[in-house]
Formats: sequence, structure tokens, C-alpha cells
Amino acid sequence: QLSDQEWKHVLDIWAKVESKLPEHGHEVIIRLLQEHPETQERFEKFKHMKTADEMKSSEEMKKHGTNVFAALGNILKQKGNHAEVLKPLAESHALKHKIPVKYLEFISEIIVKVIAEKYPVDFGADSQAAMRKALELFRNDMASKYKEFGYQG
Ligand code: CLN
Repeated sequence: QLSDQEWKHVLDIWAKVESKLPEHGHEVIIRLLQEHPETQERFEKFKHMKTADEMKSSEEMKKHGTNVFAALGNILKQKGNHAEVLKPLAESHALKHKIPVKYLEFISEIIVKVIAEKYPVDFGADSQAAMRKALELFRNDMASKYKEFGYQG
């Protein structure tokens, strides 16, 4: 679990992210698919895309990035009491999309990297550490839900 101070770090930086939520969400998805091409195969609607430019001009990918970041923001704002909001997400990612926990690690790293590039002043070492911890908590709880759904992840 995170301390009150750590949650404050997480939610303060997230408030900045929200000022450009669709753009940042879109960028994270593009970077994920570029850096970890195996993740692209999981997306029926994106797996045909060949270049980063094609991804950048895709309104559909931007919409997806927005949905992912809106869902993540909603989870972070629960400050760890996220069982209820996590459940449908764990269910779809385990049973429908079949997303290994490893891929959740990939996206977590990229989220931290992209926020650090966009907000170098506001996202210092303590905030980065707090965000890493929050994302780790999210992943651990996803992983235990996965097991409840019978997916080893
Ligand atoms: Fe995801 C769909 C949130 C990481 C692969 N994802 C969705 C939806 C989200 C969502 C909301 C729509 C509703 C639903 O199906 O459920 N995803 C998240 C959040 C994270 C996340 C939050 C982590 C921060 N998702 C991932 C990855 C994984 C993946 C680990 C592969 C690379 S990143 N997600 C999917 C796929 C869909 C999806 C394949 C279905 C997309 C579609 O066809 O509409």
C-alpha cells in the first residue's frame, strides 16, 4: 500500500496528465506497440498498422488511448480501494483480450517514461517512485484477479 504522501504525489501528477489526457494516452499506446511489437498482435483493430505515422494519425488509436487513460485515472483515484473498478477490467483482459501480466509491466514502464518526458519539473524522483508503486499495486491486484478467473497471466 502507499502512504498518504505517495498518493498525493500520484494524484498531483495525474491532474497534470489529465490536461492532455487523449494526447498522452495516444502516445503511450503508440510507444507500447513500437517498443513491444508482440503487444500489437493482441489488438484486432490495430494489428494491421505498419508505421508509427499511421498510428499517430489514427483517431481510433487516440480514442483507445483516451479510454485506457480514463480507466487508469479512475483506478488511481481510488487510492488502492479499487477492487470494484478493477474487476471488469481484469475479467476482460484475462478472458477476452488474454493479456499477460508482463504486458502490464511494459505499459507501466512506458507510462512513467512518457510522463517524465512531458512533466520533467513536476515528476521528480519521489513522484516517479510513488507512481511506480501505484502501478505495481494495480498490476498485483490485476494478477490476483486473473487467477480468480482461472487465467495464469
Ligand atoms: Fe487494455 C481494451 C484499459 C492495458 C489490451 N483496455 C481496454 C479497455 C479499457 C482498457 C478501459 C476497453 C474496455 C475493455 O475491453 O475492458 N488496458 C486498460 C488499462 C491498462 C490496459 C487501464 C493498463 C494501464 N490493455 C492493456 C495492455 C494490453 C491491453 C497491457 C496490451 C498492451 S497494453 N485492452 C487491450 C485490448 C483491448 C483492451 C486488446 C480491446 C481493444 C478493442 O478491440 O477495442
